[in-house]
Amino acid sequence: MPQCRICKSSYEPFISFGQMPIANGFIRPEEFSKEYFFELATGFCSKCNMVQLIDQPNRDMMFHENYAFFSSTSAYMQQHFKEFAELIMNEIGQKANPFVMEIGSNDGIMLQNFAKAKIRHLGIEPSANVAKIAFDNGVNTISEFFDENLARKIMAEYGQADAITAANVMCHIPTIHSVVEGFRILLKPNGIIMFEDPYLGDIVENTLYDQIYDEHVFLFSVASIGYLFGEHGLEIVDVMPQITHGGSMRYVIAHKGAGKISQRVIEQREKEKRLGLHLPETYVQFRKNIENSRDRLVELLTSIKKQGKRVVGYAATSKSTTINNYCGITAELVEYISDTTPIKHGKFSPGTHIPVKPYKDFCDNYPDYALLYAYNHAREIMAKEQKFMAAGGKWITYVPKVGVLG
Ligand code: DWN
Ligand code: SAH
Repeated sequence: MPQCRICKSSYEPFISFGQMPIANGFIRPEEFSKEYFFELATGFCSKCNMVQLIDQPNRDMMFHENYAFFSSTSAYMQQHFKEFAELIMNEIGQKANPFVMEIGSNDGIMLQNFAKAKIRHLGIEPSANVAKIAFDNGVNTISEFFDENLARKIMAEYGQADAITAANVMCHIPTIHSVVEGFRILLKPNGIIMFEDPYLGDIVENTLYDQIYDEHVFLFSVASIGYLFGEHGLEIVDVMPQITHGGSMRYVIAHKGAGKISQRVIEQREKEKRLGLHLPETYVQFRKNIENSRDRLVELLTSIKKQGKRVVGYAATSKSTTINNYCGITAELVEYISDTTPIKHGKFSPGTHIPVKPYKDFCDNYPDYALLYAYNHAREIMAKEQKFMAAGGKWITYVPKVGVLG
């Protein structure tokens, strides 16, 4: 039986999605024969409540100089991170010459706000191509993996931080104890940590199983984050639910005893109990919901195909790799995937090898249906696709239920 990465207890997988490729491993035909696969399986540890992958590929296979995800591709996310940065600026506003550090800073979507405001900052981003964009835009960035050792080096060079922030990266790091220990070392006695990640409560409630892929080694809850940070003398002082990525949670964390614990933390913990996030049977039901969602989606796509209609995928997200491979969706069912990221164009989707084409192809020749892989950006996408819908175009979705919209 595998050992929990957080509390070292044994736990069992509750689902296997079968063989999976690297979620952001968009690939050329000459590379098909050597494509890497691993078994994507997930388990729940009933001692510390962490939901986690049994196996995860080596980090260098996922995060490197050709990383395919650029945070700034969504206008909505730019606004989201501007507001997040403003919240942090309010917190540290009174301090003299404050210092803010972010891990997983990508192309600088968040830290550019601190750079513009001339606030001392540092981004840690191992994927060299996205780190370079940030650096070239005046965001102070180093291209390394964050851990306790790096924390000590940063401490020697910059001193302790007033605020440490992270978004959609904590859940990517299997050696998370080292990261949290690094935070403890770097955080001033009255400093704050603010980070956010996809939220287990939303994932279970809405069957967002595509949040499970190689990069996401953990699915966090208030209970599991409380346990993890508690091991390092840190505690959650506030939680703030977010609508991003289909439902996320922002955690505000301080040294134990340094801050007042908000009523929201207590209420969210109670809500998690009501949802049964601490019970193994919840994950048995989650698995059944996932299987049902997969079967409905395959049925729907197959029946649309039989009617001779054209279906194009909308946005070659990381999440779509789980959907395509678990549901067996190939170019038979989805003609191609439209995406706005140049590095993905001319390549094929990981595992099931659907061509990825520029967004212009979609606009030039609308299909009958668009399969909305980026449902988390639905509002932004619907707003810009009025013409597609006016031309009779419909959306296929699978969140929270499989169906057709429009
Ligand atoms: O956790 C992670 C989150 C923050 O971002 C990473 N592990 C990887 C990534 O996940 P994702 O790829 O599922 O992210 P998104 O933001 O749901 O999808 C981004 C993709 O969607 C990009 O390839 C761009 C594309 N896109 C598009 O083609 N048209 C996005 C929008 C908003 C659009 O209008
Ligand atoms: N924060 C951005 C990017 C999220 S994608 C956003 O929310 O849009 C996850 C990012 O974390 C990638 O850019 C990846 O290179 C980075 N990452 C992965 N492991 C890391 C580590 N150990 N330390 C710092 N960053 C890491």
